[in-house]
Amino acid sequence: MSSAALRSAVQQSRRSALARSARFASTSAKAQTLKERLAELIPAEIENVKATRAEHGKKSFGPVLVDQLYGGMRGLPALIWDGSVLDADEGIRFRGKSIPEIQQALPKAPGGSEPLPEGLFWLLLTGEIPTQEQVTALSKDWAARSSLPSFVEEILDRCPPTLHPMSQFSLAVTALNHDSAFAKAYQQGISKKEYWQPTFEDAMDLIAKLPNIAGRIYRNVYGGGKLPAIDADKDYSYNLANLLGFADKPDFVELMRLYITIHSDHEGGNVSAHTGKLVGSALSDPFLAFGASLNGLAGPLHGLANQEVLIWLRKMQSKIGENASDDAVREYVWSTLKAGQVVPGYGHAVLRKTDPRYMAQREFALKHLPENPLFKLVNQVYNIVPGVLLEAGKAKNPWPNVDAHSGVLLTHYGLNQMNFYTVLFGVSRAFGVASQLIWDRALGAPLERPKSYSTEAIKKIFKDKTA
Ligand code: CMX
Repeated sequence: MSSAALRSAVQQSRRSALARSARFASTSAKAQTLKERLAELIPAEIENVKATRAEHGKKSFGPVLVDQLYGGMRGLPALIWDGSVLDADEGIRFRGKSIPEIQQALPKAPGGSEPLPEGLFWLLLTGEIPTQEQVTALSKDWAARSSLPSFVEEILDRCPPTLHPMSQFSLAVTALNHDSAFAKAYQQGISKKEYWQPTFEDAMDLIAKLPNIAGRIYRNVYGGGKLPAIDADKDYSYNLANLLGFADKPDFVELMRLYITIHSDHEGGNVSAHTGKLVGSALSDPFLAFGASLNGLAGPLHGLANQEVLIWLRKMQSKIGENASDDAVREYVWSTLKAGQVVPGYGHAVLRKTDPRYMAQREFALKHLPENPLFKLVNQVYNIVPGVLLEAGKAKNPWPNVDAHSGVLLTHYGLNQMNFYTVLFGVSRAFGVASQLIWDRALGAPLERPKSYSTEAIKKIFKDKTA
């Protein structure tokens, strides 16, 4: 479409908007409330959008299809991120390596068999597998940076325990911007070429401080006494487990190493990764950018799904009992769909096969907790839900995603406060978002500013084309 056609469409759209607002003005005489008036307008606009998509959805609009404007930008090639790439069938690869490959290649803790997230961060940033000495140095560096400013501790201590842990997490991360090296350097007039350096320092501080934030939230909300100090001779995951009060369970510490590694990054387009990149593109520092990521991760269609899965499983157990038959489980799944709800932990915007992150957690469960009744229920659900979703015929991917499994593993070790689960996802996601922010500043990634259009403009453009 030519730029002249676009301009004329936009002008027409403005004229239509004015005409619409005139109509709004005339209806306001009826003393309707704003909400009542809106409720009247919504059904017609839903039909308008449906009709526009039916008529023009498959038509090219500049470089994209009209449907992609309405459809959450699914599949739209729009971002660059080298750290990880998601294949619809094969799942995630971190710098070209699959999950089993990184489990094999990355350095482990002494006596451990799961990869250290320190190594994953090195890999995301450099594309290289670090040595044991390099990951140990990273653990020590993070331990040295781990303390929180006292005002951030106070913010957390003042949060009511009823405030969701993800909101507390986001508040604390945002407040860390007080000491941002990037914000300070920018105020002092740093050259663009140097942006990546203070961004790197902020990213390292951000990751380093997350165990103290997560541990403090956990103990404030659920009890568990005073936070222990970070041990500079231990790895990041051990320290996180220790701050949560679970370091006496070596398998839980191993689970944290696996958990952080596989949840760290999932290419650039998911809500948390993309939000971090978008906000960072305004040169907001890494604390502000990652705080925004966390707010996206806290949505039930994204990271909060790990909490929702456990809640759903527990509700199912209370309705149909433990050790229920396949038929009873199937009926419960159908009742969820018929109530207009999603089955949490199933489906994905990109994946079209079982998520390899689900499989990695399943392998862990088979090794460490094969007899756990909740694990058995998760397996039973895995055998039933895809068939139901296929029969229902809406979901493009009927297979489980990462969130279908993680809560069961945490619960097994006694971390059964479901609304804390997404905080652990958030700690992990910092590794991916932080590495992306560093590279974006190094490569001079520009301000993100896609263009939005009105439905009127779309209709006008294609009317003009056929006229
Ligand atoms: N249960 C019921 N319906 C589902 C479904 C599920 N698990 N997955 C998709 N659908 C529905 C969608 O709601 C949509 O319905 P409408 O046409 O009425 O809007 C339809 O199937 C088509 O959706 P889709 O193209 O297959 O999936 P999307 O890309 O729109 O959404 C996702 C992807 C993950 C949001 C969706 O599958 C979902 O809601 N799953 C459950 C929540 C969940 O597990 N989220 C975690 C994802 C992983 C993560 O980010 O952590």
